[in-house]
Amino acid sequence: MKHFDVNEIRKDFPALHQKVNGQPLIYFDNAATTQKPQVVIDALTNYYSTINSNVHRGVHHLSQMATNAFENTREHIRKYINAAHTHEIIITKGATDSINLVANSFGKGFIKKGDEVIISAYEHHANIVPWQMICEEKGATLKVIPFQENGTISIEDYKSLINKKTKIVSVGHVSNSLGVVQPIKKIIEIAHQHNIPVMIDGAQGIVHETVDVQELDCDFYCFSSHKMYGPMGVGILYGKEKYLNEMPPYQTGGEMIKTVTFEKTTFNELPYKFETGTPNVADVIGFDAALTYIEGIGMDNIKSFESELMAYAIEKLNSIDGIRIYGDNKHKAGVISFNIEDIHPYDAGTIIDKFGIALRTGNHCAQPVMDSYQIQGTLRASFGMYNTKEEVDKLVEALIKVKVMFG
Ligand code: 7TS
Repeated sequence: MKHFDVNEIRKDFPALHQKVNGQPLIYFDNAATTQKPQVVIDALTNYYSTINSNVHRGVHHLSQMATNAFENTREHIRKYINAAHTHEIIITKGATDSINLVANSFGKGFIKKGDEVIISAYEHHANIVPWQMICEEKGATLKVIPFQENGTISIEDYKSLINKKTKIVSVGHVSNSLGVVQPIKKIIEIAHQHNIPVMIDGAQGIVHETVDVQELDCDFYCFSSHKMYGPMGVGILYGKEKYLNEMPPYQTGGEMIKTVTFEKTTFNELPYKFETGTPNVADVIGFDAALTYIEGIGMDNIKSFESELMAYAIEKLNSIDGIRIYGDNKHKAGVISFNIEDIHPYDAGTIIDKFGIALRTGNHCAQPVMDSYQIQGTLRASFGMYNTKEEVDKLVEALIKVKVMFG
């Protein structure tokens, strides 16, 4: 196993070494976006300083260099998630874009009036609204697997929703508002017993554990670069070839076509059929650097470090009188959502910010989760590979001060 040293890792992230409100920054908003290591920042600068050029369309040197770097990233992503084929990796703008692609394209191709789509009640809005829209358009019904008090779905509830009308299941790997790791392998297995494809929204999953899409046997898996220490504006959609081939194009224009006449257009092969227009080349190449960085640290190291940090943080937070953590579950990754007494999370978050601590407050784009606990929102601390127990201690101190202030 490679050596994991959080102090060494922290040196790689320039944004961590600044003061906010006169205090050293404690960045606990990693579920929203992670900070970037210097190698990623350098990759962006290098790209724009050297090979900046449009891809897939020039014989000239720079265009070929940019195309190679872009396509090497696609292959890197394939390896990273162990997809069977490079053309099963579609580059998008983010997890939201990836889900919209599947909801619209799969929906257009395969969802008809009277059909059903299954999602869960713990989803981020990005995995609710696109399905709701396509169901409305097609006259299909959206079915929602409820979650239990501890934040996981019950497999029995899930099974009871599946029937002959179910066309697709789309669920999150890890809930962004509760941090609960969901039983996705079981969810996929059960759907496949009925020949139903499954999409996994992995935006909060793949950053905390190794994902092998062939082992999971998911039909689609999506995520965002910016939550994995990479640049913003880049997302990934993995899809099994057999579905992507049958699905109609999502957006149309340049790049995704083979031939165009005014009578008829024929479409490019995978993955380009789903990649319209000039892609975000620089940030894709930056994502390549982020993956290399993660591999250099080792996902097993990151996972065990983060698990220990999570356990420590849960124990420490629980020691504060009047705190309530939502989604009390031993299968958690990266995220702790909580409230203290009846202090409004926004008020608490504003005070916490004065201590240089970045938490997220609100409903975390998961309003149904808040509704089911009958709360307006929570405070959310979310962790990355560079957070420390000392930072958790500072958060606990700050929360105790908030309690005193509002007490
Ligand atoms: N799915 C999940 C589970 C997410 O957590 C998010 C973003 C998305 C999809 C959308 O990702 P995007 O990169 O396309 O925006 N989640 C959060 C969050 O928890 N706080 O800010 C953004």
